[in-house]
Amino acid sequence: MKRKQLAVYFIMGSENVTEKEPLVLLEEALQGGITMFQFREKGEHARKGEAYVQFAKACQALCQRYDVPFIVNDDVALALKIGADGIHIGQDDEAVLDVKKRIGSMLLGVSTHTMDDVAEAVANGADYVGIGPIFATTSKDDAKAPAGTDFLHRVATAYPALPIVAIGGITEENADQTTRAGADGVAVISTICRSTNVRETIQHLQR
Ligand code: TZP
Ligand code: MG
Repeated sequence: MKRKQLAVYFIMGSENVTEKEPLVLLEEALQGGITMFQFREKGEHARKGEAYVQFAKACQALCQRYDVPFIVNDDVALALKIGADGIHIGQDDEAVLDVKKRIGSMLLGVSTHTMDDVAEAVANGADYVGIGPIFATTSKDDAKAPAGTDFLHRVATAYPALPIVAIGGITEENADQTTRAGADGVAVISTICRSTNVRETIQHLQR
């Protein structure tokens, strides 16, 4: 993968969007220049069954129209079923190596919290790693304590060729701290979901 594909990585599920239709917001974000999209349909009110699959396919079709990679969070079966561009897993999901074997050439992203996690992800074929939460976040129920940019900087220094995306509590104001620490880009939920000017927000995140 190209590192610049991680520049502005938008993550969304229907629970994250309150003011408009999720598909309307996704199209605005695609028009605004997001470089990657992750389908993360989680939580109490998440769509289930056929509605879940149809929603995923609708998001995928939009991403395809704008030539932006469509990544599925956690659900390897869904990613394979609909032919996603990639899958993103965390440390509580299926083992990295097992996922890698199942998905073949699909992109593989892994959330990591320790140097051991990073080493394992790299050894087992991760295309990029996610590092966070960098700052405090309210978008993930089981999020760990904010780690700041120190760990991010250590990973970027130890693995100069590894594409890295920073995640968790990233805003238009603090995004540059993460890129200065060595991230190739930022992954955000609320900064885009709650924006009143999605295009401008994405431009600010991109800088
Ligand atoms: N993983 C670590 S923090 C987080 C995820 C999915 C939530 C990021 O959401 P926000 O609103 O950008 O802080
Ligand atoms: Mg997960």
